[in-house]
Amino acid sequence: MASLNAISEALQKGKADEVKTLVTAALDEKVDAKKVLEEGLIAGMDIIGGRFKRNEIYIPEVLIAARAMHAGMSVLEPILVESGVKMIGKIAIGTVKGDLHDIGKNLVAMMYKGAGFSVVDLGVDVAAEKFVQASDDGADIVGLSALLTTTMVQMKNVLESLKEKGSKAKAIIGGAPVTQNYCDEVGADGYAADAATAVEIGKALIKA
Ligand code: B1M
Repeated sequence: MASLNAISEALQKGKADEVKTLVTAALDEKVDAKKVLEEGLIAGMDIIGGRFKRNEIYIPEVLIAARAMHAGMSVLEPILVESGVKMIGKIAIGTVKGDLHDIGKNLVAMMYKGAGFSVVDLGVDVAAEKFVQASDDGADIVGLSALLTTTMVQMKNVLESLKEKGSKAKAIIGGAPVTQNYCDEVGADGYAADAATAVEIGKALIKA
């Protein structure tokens, strides 16, 4: 029998083909798709997130694990959708207007996917209206990334627009120049210095 632990282990090692094979085998053995997601894929990605946060592994290992997560999800997703399994929340994430850096934003998006969120990637150079639209479209969280001190100020505009339109989405900000002080100053709901923390904060915010 394909073990859920084996799926988690293969994911952590970034073995995409093996993850796909093990997920398929588990489903063939009638293991519940939600259990495969939570106790196999998400469990593995949680471990990767923790190790990344403790600087035990680095960006390439995270990206390789995320690729393995995608491979597993490609088998699971249609079944989860069919059986109506709810994702734990929805985040719309983008890099703010004027800023084209997307490596960190993509990493945060992957971590959220790994944690069982539905992720809408708004891309780079995203105008405030697009974040507002994403909130109107049902995002529980809007995630704003900025890598330039010159574009970081756009975060304030986005937060003001969200507030003006009465958005109920929680706003999380991050990126190299962003700090907790800046977060407090502009009134975002949360700040994270790295992708794993961004997910922890997102989970806590939607529970609150
Ligand atoms: Co640019 N760049 N860049 N660049 N670039 C920086 C950011 C810079 C610090 C380099 C430097 O001068 N030392 C500097 C900014 C200086 C400043 O403003 N303080 C800079 C500059 C000046 C520029 C240009 C203006 C250069 C020019 O054209 N003269 C230009 C601007 C273009 C634009 O955006 N309009 C530019 C362009 C580029 C490239 C296109 C060449 C390329 C981007 C490619 C891409 O992203 N597809 C690039 C790169 C690669 C960098 C560096 C080298 C690396 C950034 C990166 O990807 N880091 C960067 C120097 C550096 O950081 N060492 C630099 C890895 C990534 C995983 O980290 O994005 O910080 P990071 O994400 C982390 C956390 O910050 C956090 O989690 C991630 C993972 O743990 N995080 C979040 C990120 N977003 C989050 C959101 C959250 C929560 C956490 O919640 C939603």
